[in-house]
Amino acid sequence: MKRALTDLALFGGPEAFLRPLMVGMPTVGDRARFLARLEWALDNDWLTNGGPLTTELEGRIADLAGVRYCVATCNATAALQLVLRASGVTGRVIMPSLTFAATPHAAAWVGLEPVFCDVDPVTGCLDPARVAELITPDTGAVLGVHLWGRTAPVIELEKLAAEHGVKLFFDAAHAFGCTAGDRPVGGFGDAEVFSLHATKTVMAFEGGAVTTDDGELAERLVALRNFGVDRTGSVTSVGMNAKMSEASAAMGLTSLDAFEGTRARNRENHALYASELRDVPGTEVLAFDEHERNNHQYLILRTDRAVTGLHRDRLRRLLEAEKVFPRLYFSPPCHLMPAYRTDPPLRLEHTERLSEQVLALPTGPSVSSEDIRRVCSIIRLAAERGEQIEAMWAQAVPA
Ligand code: T4K
Repeated sequence: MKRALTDLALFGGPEAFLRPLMVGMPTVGDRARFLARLEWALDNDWLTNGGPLTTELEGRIADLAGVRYCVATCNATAALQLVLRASGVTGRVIMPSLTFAATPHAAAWVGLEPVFCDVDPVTGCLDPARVAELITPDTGAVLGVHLWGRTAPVIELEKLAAEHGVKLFFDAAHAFGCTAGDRPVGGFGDAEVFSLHATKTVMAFEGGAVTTDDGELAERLVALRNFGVDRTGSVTSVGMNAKMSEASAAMGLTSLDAFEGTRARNRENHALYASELRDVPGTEVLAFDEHERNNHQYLILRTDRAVTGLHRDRLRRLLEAEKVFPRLYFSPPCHLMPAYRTDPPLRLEHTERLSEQVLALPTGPSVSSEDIRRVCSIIRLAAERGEQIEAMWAQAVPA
């Protein structure tokens, strides 16, 4: 098998020895501006707990999301926990399984039961018809996920939630700066949660942000992220420490300054991947809905083994041998992770099929056209020789 990998390296030529290409390489923006902001924070002697840079970031995110309130946090996982706690949700929370483990973890950590729901076979987002089937008197909330920046069916889910009197939230970790139609993500449901993790389009090293139009909810969140200390200074709720530091806010603001440029570069990258792989049977670069704005942060390749003869995981290994490091966003789906797997296992047909087929590929401003052509040439070659590679693999690595 080693020889086959080397053959592919030869195909890549000397370029194959270039720097590793990873998913999620950080978008820092103007480094000098970041350092100036950091200096300013140090001079200002205020480094966390609702500092001026955090407040500025919150204001800018609220404007972008078209909402009245934004509460910044140390990460999105904590933000999801805070939102569920602050909203008084009890019982079960319906959510997709095709998501990062943080989505169900957040619910489980505040004593709620994640209920995994199947998704639309094309978008990978919650299927409202399946959600409706799962709503019971024990349902406290629905938690949609805007997977890969594509918005969940927000209007249908808002209607469902209103009909059944349950809360509705969105995990918008992937959807900074995205829209559903012409409405910005951030204002749907009772609240939405963005991630500002280092790998995200807008990043704050680590960070999260809740957006909402509900002033009382925002006030409870502000207290809960700071040990439950309310505006009078009294500890009136069982809070946690989920504050954003000024260093993170400085990074967030600087990355946000660069956002439109980042989005444009991601979009170009997406178009190039799509055109390079257009005629490779059994592969599909997932398209975006032209009726909405995406941040194009994730480049998702869908591979069909029935056509290529090549297992998705084998393709991943071949790319890794060429210093291209895809990520399995998201595989296995949450309901099949040891932490959530039941016996017998829950079956979610569309979730499982998508999960077996998708691979996130490197994109972002630091990924060049040459990089993308190189990645695509490896995929093309691998897809064309799928059965041959599988046969060699089976010989080299007996089951
Ligand atoms: N909901 C959803 C739907 C999410 O996808 C996430 C997080 C959350 C909620 C929770 O948000 P946070 O609590 O994190 O704010 C990464 C990220 O850590 C995670 O934030 C993200 N989603 C998830 C999809 O991806 P991993 O397990 O892939 O590992 P990580 O972060 O070590 O590396 C990811 C890739 O990025 C690798 O290719 C390496 C590269 N990388 C990473 C870091 C940290 C860099 O190039 N530079 C870096 O500094 O989770």
